[in-house]
Amino acid sequence: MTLLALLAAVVPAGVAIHPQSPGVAVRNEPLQGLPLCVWNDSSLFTTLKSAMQERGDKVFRFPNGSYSDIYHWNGAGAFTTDSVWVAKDSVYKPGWTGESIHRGQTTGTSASAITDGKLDSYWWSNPDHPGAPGWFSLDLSSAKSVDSVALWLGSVRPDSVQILRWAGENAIWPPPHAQMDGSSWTEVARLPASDIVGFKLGAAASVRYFGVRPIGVLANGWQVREMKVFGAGAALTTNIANSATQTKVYAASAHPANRSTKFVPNWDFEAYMKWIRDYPGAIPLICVNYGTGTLEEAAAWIHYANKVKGYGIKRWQVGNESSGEWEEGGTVTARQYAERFVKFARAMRAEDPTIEIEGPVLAGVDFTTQASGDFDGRSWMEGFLAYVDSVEKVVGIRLVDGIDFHNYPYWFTSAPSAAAMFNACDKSGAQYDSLSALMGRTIADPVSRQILMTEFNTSTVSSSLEMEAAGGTAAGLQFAHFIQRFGDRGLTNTWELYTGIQKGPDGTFGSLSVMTSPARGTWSSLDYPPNASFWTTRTIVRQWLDETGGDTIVPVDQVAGARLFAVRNKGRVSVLAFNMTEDSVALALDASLFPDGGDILSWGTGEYLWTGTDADARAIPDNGPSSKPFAAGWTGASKIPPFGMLVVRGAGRARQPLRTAHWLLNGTALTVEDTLVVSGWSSGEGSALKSGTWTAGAATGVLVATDGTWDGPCESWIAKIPASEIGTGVANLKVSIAGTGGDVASDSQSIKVTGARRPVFLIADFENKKASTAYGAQFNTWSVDNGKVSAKIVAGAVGGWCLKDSINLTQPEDLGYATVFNTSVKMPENLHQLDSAHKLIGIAFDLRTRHSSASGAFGFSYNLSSVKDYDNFAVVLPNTNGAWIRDTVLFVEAKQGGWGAAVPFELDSLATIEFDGRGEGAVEISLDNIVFLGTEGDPINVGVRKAASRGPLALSGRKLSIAHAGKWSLRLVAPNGRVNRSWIGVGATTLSLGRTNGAQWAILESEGVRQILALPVVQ
Ligand SMILES: [Ca+2]
Ligand SMILES: [Ca+2]
Ligand SMILES: [Ca+2]
Repeated sequence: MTLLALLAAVVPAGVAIHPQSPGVAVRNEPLQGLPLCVWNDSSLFTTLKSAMQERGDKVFRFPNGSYSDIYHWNGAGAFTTDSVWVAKDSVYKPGWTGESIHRGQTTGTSASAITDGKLDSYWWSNPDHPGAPGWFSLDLSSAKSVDSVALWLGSVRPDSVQILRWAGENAIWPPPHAQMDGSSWTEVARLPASDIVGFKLGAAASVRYFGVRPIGVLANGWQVREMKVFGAGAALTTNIANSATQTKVYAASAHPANRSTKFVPNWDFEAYMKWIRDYPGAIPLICVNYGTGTLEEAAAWIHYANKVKGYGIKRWQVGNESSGEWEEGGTVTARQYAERFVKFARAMRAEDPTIEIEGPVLAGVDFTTQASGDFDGRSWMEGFLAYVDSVEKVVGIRLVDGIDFHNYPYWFTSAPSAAAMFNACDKSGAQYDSLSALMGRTIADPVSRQILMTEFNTSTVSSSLEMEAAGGTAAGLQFAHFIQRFGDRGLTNTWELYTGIQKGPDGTFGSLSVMTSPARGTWSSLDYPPNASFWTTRTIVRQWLDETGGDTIVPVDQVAGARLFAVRNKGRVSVLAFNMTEDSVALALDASLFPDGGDILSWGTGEYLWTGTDADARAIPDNGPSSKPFAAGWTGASKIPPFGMLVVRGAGRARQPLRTAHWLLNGTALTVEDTLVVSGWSSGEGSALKSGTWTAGAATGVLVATDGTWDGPCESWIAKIPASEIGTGVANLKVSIAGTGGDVASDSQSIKVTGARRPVFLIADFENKKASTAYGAQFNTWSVDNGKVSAKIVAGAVGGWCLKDSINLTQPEDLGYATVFNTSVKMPENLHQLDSAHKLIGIAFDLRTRHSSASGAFGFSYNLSSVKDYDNFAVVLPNTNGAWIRDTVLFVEAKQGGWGAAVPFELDSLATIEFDGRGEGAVEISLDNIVFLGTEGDPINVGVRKAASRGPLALSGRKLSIAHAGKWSLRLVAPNGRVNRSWIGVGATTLSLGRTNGAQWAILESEGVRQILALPVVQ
């Protein structure tokens, strides 16, 4: 018996893959891309271009999101007398944004004209869908005893109006129009249309929802100025121009009349096209304005782009999430959208018959349950498909080339859960199947239509879960379901490139984007560090699939706790596996499908570890998958990391040059007391990586593969280098990766190591009991709302005195940003001398902040005399909720916001420093012991506090102390995600670190607290 046969006899049969199945061909290009949003600064798209190429992005959408429904592509044009924008089709000026004038829908930010209390404002329905004329319902928010109704109509009106009431108090959310069945509506009156339509009910009735429909000829839509409902002589509606308090109106359709918003887009169509032409292989995808635009405007865009300029843009979408009540021009019913879509499509096709037209860009994937709004028993998607199909059959031309939708499957309102996020993303698979089934029975030639998911991510709600490896894996799972279903008909855009970082309802910070904010002090070779979803989608597109094409999706059996996907390519099989649980999942594959060996790519918290939950949290390492090769005779056994991802690939990938795709430093300005953490990800497809080394000055060392062994085609690596080993001065940090065949990839970055940081010069300790510095400069205060700032000298941080500034901030209505106050002080004049004596590196201070609003924020900035546009160097400060902390801001950590002209930071131009508090509410900033930090000369003796830990977990020597009252769990985690030791306890305690066995992080978790602490380097 050969060894192989012996193994086969003792190893149970693995998961079967069915490579002989006909399968579904996959399209590698274009498969994924990103929105390039008009509200982002265009410099971002230049900065992040290499990151997009790294992820394999090829399709780029414009102008994006809800702005698609307010964006006028061409600033050259004129308004009609009805305030409809008519764009020129051969002369171009940068575009602008226009909001609806005759809005009927109450939105989160704008009031309906029907209940705004003004007779000179009116809702005007859109005339483009005569088969499904605009109508509205009015929500009294609870059932009320109604005895009369009054309606003021505009001059454009139908023959008569029908007033309906909804039976019962509750309608399924969304509001009544979004129910499948309209049988709950009953007519209460049908009256001739006149300036004022009023009537009394025979007897008072208990009603929550009224519906109002037009009857008769509607060549130009119809207009409603106002509606009121009365009971016992009192108005039951709140008619006021405030969207938060007015009686809510759901109006289906709106006239495209519009006026300029105050928003000025940061880039425009021609700048976008220039960017597209400069990006290798980029495919443009344009969304035309359905909300405040017209079919003529859409056709003019195609005329200009493809006839005048010859851009040959193929992909065009009509509107964005038009079914949504949040969308300008919406909500619209399926029939309303479809009628108007057909008009758009025919006008667009007439300009250029070669384009591909995509709709309905539906919000969500409830393809069979989200109601059409037309009370025809159909779903919204079904209503759209059925109508377009009926018109296509009559006119004999294809009108919809691609079915487009958006998918954010996971919704939560308080605390997110990884398991729930996985389940929601997993359910997308069945929903995609239901779309295929629906298309199969509703529209001709369904499989010839493309399927586009032009926005997707796990959730629209921010939290640090999205930043964690689990969030990236869940996004990857949803993406894999899409690829498996739609193969070479599929195309996606991940939402989005970069959105900054936002606080979620659970109080943690997250970013719904593939790239994230650089954390304080960090340096990334891609400028902005990749987020978890970057790595999972990149791995799927570039490493599970074959970049050179030729993949076919084939069936694969499933394993409990995991989801598996498989492709074959010229006899090679590649399996993609997602672990949906917090424990490793054992995976045994049918090894006979890998006769020539292959490799296993593994990705989890060992390769990507998000540390912290605040706005300044970060991923270290921030890497792609580790890998290991396996030879012929492999048993087929492997493990999927907790909430992680695995790719098992048969041998035979085409060789690619060895390169380091991303690497990251925790800082480029260090003191001899700091540890430099350098991590990165290198790949040389078709070969094996052999080793990694770093050098800096005379020092040198090895880079450690996070899976323990340099052996596969790609490796995640890390090194922790005490800066004292490198020594003081500027050094060139060089990382070199060696692969088979003599391949070497080297990269370098300048770092600076200084002496230990120490307080060297007192700015202010307030022991003179005055709001001034030790060198006599006064602290000044200012507030944007002209409110009075109280500046007091009160008991200090460590005894003595401190400065306490407080104010009740209000938000001025016309202010386009959060209300703010600040306290600032001039810097000493002899900075140059101070610097040469002490090598100044930053400022430290004791800080106590409070804000009565959870959304309040604090900041610190350096004001340079060289910055003329107020785009100062700033960092975010914490809300300490009344506790004193010691905080340090290094000059290198502060960044300009990016909206002004960039200037280099130079100490000589440091004019003032400023502490600010933002957001409406009671705000306090207290300061004490403000000092310059330097790295040379004698330290000064100020009564400063010790640097406060940012959480209850602290390390002193080899002792871990926990200052936490409740239950907690603590574990020591190695780079590969392995837990080396763990404890569970209650209350404050001290633990001996003991043997760490290569663990690099201690992770403390309890109710409401999660803290990750880097452990000391163990040689
Ligand atoms: Ca009005
Ligand atoms: Ca390895
Ligand atoms: Ca003091």
